[in-house]
Amino acid sequence: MVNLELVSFNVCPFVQRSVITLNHKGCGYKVTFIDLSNPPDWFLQISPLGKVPVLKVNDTEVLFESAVINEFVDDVTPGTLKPSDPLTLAKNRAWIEFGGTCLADLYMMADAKTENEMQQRTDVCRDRLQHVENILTHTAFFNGGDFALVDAAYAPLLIRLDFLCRKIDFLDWNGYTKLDRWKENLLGLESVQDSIIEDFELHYANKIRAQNGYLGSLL
Ligand SMILES: N[C@@H](CCC(=O)N[C@@H](CS)C(=O)NCC(=O)O)C(=O)O
Repeated sequence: MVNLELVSFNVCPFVQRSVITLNHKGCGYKVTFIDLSNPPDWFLQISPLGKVPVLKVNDTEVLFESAVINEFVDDVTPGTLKPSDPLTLAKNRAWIEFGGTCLADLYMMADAKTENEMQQRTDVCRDRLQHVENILTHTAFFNGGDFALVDAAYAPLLIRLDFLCRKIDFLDWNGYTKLDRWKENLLGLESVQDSIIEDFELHYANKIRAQNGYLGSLL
């Protein structure tokens, strides 16, 4: 039995991808929270980019990059969250990467200092999400009826979009109906709900406000 410890930061969406995967696979794991604004030395020694998530395996080995961590977790636990068809798997990996770019877009939106700048970055984000809307079909999850790693990768983004859309004029879900349904399907899963930290919206809003951008002034 493999011993897993996830090094985490409370509102990091990449960490949340791994938490969802770990929850979904039902394997036991320990979480260690760090303060990213004042990271401890032991963390900087094991995380080559100084980023979370990091997964400590059997107290000796270290993995970084959420997509890699999630594939490893999937590989060492019963069942699979990866499609068996190589082309579908490759496409899933590409869209997981794309989802990371969308998360970076949200960060950049929050970092914009003026209304105009934020508007431009919001447009970039909307365009990016349009690509996701276009690739989705009318199934419950990305590949069909079965939850996969690609679903775990997008849930943190969709949770943040859900929050932001209730606060600001961002996305008209009527133009993103497949994305909206996917969001609702994902939010209905226990593995996703259990990945949401207590007072998430408060912490997320505080994180955005700490960026001192225009978006923070609207929350
Ligand atoms: N590509 C990485 C991104 C991880 C990432 O950007 N984590 C952020 C927190 S959400 C971080 O640790 N930032 C600290 C830094 O950049 O110094 C992954 O998928 O794991």
